[in-house]
Amino acid sequence: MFISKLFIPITKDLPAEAKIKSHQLMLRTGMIKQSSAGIYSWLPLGFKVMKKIEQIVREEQNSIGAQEMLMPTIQSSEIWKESGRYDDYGEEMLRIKDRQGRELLYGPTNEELITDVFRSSVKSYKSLPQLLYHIQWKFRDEIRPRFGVMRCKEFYMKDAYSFDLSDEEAKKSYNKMFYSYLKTFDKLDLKAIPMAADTGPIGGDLSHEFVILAETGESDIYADKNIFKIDPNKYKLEDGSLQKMREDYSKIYAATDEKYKKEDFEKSVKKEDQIITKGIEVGHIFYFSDKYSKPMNCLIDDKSGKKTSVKMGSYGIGVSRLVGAIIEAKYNNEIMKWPKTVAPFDIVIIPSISKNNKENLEKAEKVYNELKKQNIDVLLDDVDENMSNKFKKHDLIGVPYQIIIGSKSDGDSFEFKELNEKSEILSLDNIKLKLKS
Ligand code: 5CA
Repeated sequence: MFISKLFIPITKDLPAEAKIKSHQLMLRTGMIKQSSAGIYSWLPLGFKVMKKIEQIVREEQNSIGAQEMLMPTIQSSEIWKESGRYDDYGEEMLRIKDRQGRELLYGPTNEELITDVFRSSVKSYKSLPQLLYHIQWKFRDEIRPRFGVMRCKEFYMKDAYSFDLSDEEAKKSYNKMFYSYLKTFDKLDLKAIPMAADTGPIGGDLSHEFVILAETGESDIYADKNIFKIDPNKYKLEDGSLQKMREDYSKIYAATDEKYKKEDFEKSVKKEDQIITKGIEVGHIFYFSDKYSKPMNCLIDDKSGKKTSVKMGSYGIGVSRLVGAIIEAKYNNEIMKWPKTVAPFDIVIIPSISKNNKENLEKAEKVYNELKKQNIDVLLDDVDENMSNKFKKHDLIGVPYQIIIGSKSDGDSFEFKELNEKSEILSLDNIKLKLKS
């Protein structure tokens, strides 16, 4: 993509409410545009990053055997009345009526809808276990939407739901999700800590939040830094190994302010290992057994032919929130640096161009075509603008690698640079090799 053709409305004017880095940067680099309070349009650059995150989330869900589907954003009030949450959910739920006067709502979450889908077709334990998920917009009429995409009204969420015969089996599904979450955040180059959590309006008695550390987070975090020594990749997708993983994590202290107790923290964590900071919740998983299946009459035949309520859990990842959360976690010295797995482009070519000298642009186009042939997602800054402005712009956008075509490039050798690092002169072949590796 040539930057002159890309719709990337870079702006310097920031609204006063953009207080945190991710919100400021996403507006400045034209990743998002606010449409009304807490509701955003995702412009090409922001959308591209979000789609890459979504794809990593999807791959990790598929790898534990979860099946993707798609439920609508608009739901009927009937099912929420059955579960008893229609009144409980309160003003956060956006309620609407169609032309026949039927009560509808914009889904804030999907426990009721998936239970309705499930009960209409599954009748026997033989079809269990099942893990289903979708990636879909949600709406919560947050009283104080803030921090850009971190706490908004309309947001993009991956929500998964598990169905099992017994509590014991259901905990195995829970462990699988726990594992897939750690792998997902690892692939996103984030250090996420699973923390025992309260269940709030979703309900149940077993729940973990996945929190990444960032000064601008909304929750207070108290943790033992040894938790980062656990490598999620060393566990296998087998019930025994996954149970061991849960136990290993639960042995090390980590709590948000909701569960934090000063005496316990100081007793169980050495002073030098204590982390006291803020965090951003990027995922939350719940086990609530028959909280929805019982009132909604979602019954299955067990092995003896007796009807029993199916045991359920739900598992959310804030896909749109992750875009902001990654910025908060990675922004450093006025430079944005996307993890390579989600960067909007793999590399940017920055030629020095002037009215009288188009030679560098021609060279840049050749390099561009060569890299494109290798399936490298490349951005070419073909705008006639001074180099220091160009560098500032690319520090903001955060594409992880740059090829600079100016006085230092010669013949088939170019200045190659990883953002925030020193540059080196490399041949195009070596650049290709580097990018491939
Ligand atoms: N039904 C459950 C699991 S599917 C559920 O809704 N859980 S949740 O409320 O914790 O939301 C899941 C994730 O969505 C959160 O961890 C968070 O990352 C994201 N999220 C929640 N509310 C918002 C919001 N207002 N703005 C942006 N992201 C949000």
